[in-house]
Amino acid sequence: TTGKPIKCKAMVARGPKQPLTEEEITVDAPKAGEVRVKVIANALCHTDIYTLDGYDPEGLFPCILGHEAGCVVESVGPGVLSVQPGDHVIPCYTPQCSQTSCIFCMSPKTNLCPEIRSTQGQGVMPDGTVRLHDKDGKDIFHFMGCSTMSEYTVLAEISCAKISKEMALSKACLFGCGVSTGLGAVWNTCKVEADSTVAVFGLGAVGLAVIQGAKMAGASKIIAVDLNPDKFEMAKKLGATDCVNSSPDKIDKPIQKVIAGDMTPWGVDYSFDCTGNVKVMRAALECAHRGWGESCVIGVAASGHEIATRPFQLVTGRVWKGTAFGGFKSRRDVPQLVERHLKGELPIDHFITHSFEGVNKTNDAIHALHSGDCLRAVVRY
Ligand code: NAD
Ligand code: AHE
Ligand code: ZN
Repeated sequence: TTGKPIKCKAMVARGPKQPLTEEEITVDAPKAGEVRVKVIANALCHTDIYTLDGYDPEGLFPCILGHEAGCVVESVGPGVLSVQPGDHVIPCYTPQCSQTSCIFCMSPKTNLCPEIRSTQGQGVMPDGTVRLHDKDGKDIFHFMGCSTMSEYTVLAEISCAKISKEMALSKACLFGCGVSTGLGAVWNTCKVEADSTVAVFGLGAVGLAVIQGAKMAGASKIIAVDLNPDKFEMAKKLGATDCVNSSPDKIDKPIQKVIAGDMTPWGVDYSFDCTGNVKVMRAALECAHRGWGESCVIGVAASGHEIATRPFQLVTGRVWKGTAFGGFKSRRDVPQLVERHLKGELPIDHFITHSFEGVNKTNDAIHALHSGDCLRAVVRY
């Protein structure tokens, strides 16, 4: 361990709806239980933009965003034994402390380890201070325990999933959020069985990963819904059997009635919201099968937005649930996803539609994600 601060380039979010500013920052040495990493590649997730746009009730400025990354360990703080310099790691915004005293880590029912959740939400490391400072020495907040839009950053040890060095970090970064989340929502949160019927709302990387996971689980009908018909080609490639443009001028009744009524007699066994729009969440719940249909909220809704439906929808057997990181226990499961990719069982290259070189290209990547033809824009540092 070097123990010295590192000066490097980072993209700082100074305020809501402002472009990120390229700055030279100082990244402190890792303290006890912390790991300093060199970020090799960072992919943009819609959640970064949502926070940058000021919709996240936990959003703090100035901060360094980014939570879908591939990194190499640069140095470790006192007491860190599970990773060492040179290891390849994926930062995981849902950590896994694995302590026997953690009832969440010990339960097979959840991945939501709360060990560092409160400080993570306050934009600080577990000891309550930050490792990131601007050129005047002022504090910069961390984000989701990751802050990967920087050439170097500091993570909690329990947020580091150590992965095989065989997978390029510029691809492995995708397992840090959206792709894993979509797959896990199907496999872990809903446990979709063979021959099930599925509806997916929103065909970004998350929704397309749901389709891919559902196809792998043997779903017999996969209905893909988006307002942007350009998304349908990839949806079909990954396994969608039907695509519906849900723009009001394209359908003559609410989308839930198109799905439950026209396309299936009673609705689908499983539905997934991958939009973050609370009206879509309602439609997804209401197109679920009478008696047993389950609807999973994956999308993140803006501050102040709430979901609604007639309770009758639940009385008549529909189940409303949600997922964070697809229910994957991060440090245990992310390395396994990488292994499955390396064995050829889990192709993910199709998610990378845009690539950039240099941390300072992150604003271009944000622009790309807004363009409508982007699934994941990966920025290599
Ligand atoms: P994205 O912006 O790439 O994709 C969203 C898609 O939804 C787009 O194709 C868009 O055209 C479509 N869409 C928007 N409004 C719609 C509507 N009214 N009806 C139908 N389709 C509509 O985003 P992404 O990166 O794929 O993320 C999707 C959502 O999942 C975001 O809300 C993100 O914050 C959230 N997310 C949640 C988790 C989690 O753990 N729960 C993890 C990752 C992302
Ligand atoms: N901070 C927001 C909620 C944001 C949110 O729900 N985040 C998702 C992950 S999005 C990844 O792209 C999540 O997993 N949340 C669980 C958690 O512990 O944050 C708010 O509303 O305050
Ligand atoms: Zn994300």
